[in-house]
Amino acid sequence: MREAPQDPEHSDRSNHSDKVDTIAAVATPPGVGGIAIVRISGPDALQVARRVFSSPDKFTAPVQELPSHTVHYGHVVHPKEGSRADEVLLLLMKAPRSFTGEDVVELHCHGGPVPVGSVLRAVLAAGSRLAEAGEFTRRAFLNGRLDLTQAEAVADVIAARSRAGAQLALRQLEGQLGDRIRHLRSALLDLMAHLEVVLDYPELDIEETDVQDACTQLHCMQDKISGLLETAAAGRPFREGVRTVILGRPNVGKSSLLNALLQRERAIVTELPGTTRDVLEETVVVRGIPLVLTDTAGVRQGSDRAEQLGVLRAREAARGAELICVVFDDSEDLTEDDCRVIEELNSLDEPRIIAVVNKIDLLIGALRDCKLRERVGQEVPVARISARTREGLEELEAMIFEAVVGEGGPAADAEGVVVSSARHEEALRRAQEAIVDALSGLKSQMPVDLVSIDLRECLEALGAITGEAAGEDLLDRIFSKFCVGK
Ligand SMILES: Nc1nc2c(ncn2[C@@H]2O[C@H](COP(=O)(O)OP(=O)(O)OP(=O)(O)O)[C@@H](O)[C@H]2O)c(=O)[nH]1
Ligand SMILES: [Mg+2]
Repeated sequence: MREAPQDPEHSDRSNHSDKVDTIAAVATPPGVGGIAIVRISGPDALQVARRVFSSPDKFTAPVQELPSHTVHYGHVVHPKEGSRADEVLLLLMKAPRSFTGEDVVELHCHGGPVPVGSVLRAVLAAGSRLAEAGEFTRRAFLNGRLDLTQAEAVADVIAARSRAGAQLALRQLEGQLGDRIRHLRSALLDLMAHLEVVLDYPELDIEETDVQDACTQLHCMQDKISGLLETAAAGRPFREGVRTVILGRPNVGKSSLLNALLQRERAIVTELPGTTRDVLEETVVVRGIPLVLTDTAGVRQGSDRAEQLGVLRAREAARGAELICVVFDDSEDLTEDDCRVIEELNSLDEPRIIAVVNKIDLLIGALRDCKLRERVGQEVPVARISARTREGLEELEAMIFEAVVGEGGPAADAEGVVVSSARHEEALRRAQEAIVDALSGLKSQMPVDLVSIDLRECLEALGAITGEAAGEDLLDRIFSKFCVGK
């Protein structure tokens, strides 16, 4: 008899690398600060530390004999040159109770480039090598201290551009997403085991009720995956930001709008049309969403060459935008140039659009909402603002928020899990498709071994999220996004 299906991808993660050496890196950001930390991890971490650490207290035991999770005062001395590198505090965390799961030593030294460099040089000379980007976290993953969703969350927490983004990443770091995926995988494995019994006993015809049971369970998994996917669209902007382009004809106040949103005079504003020639990019956090804002040259025809090039760049920026704020001037009726801008919008690949009617402080009201809507489309929200007095800016920010995440903010699923990485979303989609295929196979009474190919595909897609089915190349891609020292 065949063996019950084993999780094909579930192997000891530590098989990923054959020989483990000892790595070291500066764990704190470059520059000057109160303290900096040089971190050492690996089987020889304690020996490396012993070779460089000298304590003024002659009763202090050699580093290997010090109890785990204790702190010791001393100096780092270059093991070959004998020169003092810096005065330090040494922290040791013995395996497996450390971030990486290996022996870890941290040397807290003075936070300047010279002492940090000297301590690192001493540590490298004592038998460690410089860590690659993300290598500490990668080891934590390989040693089962974190699953892949958590490891990625570490990078996201560090890179978060807004508090909301960091909070989403922290939630992922707690491992709820990983737990959820593991649940789904184990349910799937049970189901596969059940179905594959049929393969072993072909003489036992698969019962109608078995098929129905399997379908019910698959539908249930499908619902759960759909629920996760729904949260993905809403969560992503908080972490990855939204490419937002300010577009419009010259002189309507695009640069003034950028400045108003940034709350500083970043872009040059003059009363002359054609002031902005190049694209200008700045990040601003609006209600927790990092907007990568691009101010562009006013779009019009027949002007000098520099301006024409600027207009080309504006169009290019618009093509890459996820959100476009198209600005109009309330002191004038729609001009030909306005209409040309609107036409260009129509040729774009459905970015979200907000029409911004600026200069309402002039109280002219030449541009009626209904007229504008007729042109830009009834569904496009219209904000009336004054970049000069900031009137209406809050309403505009609310519209931006709603355009990006919908009403009410990022929806978590019933248990508070939010999918916020494009990689996870893609894998979930793959899992979803595989389930759909499996379901249609079951319903059309396809042979069970064909159905189980789909189920394996689903299992693999889910495993890629937590790292249970992650290949070396995927790990390389993920961990290379980290900084060295993390
Ligand atoms: N009254 C009033 N004037 C404004 C407002 N916003 C901008 N302006 C004025 O409009 C003129 C053009 O503003 P800009 O921000 O340079 O316009 P722009 O769309 O960036 O122009 P280009 O870069 O030439 O395409 C300047 O004189 C601004 O002071 C506003 O809300 N109210
Ligand atoms: Mg401008």
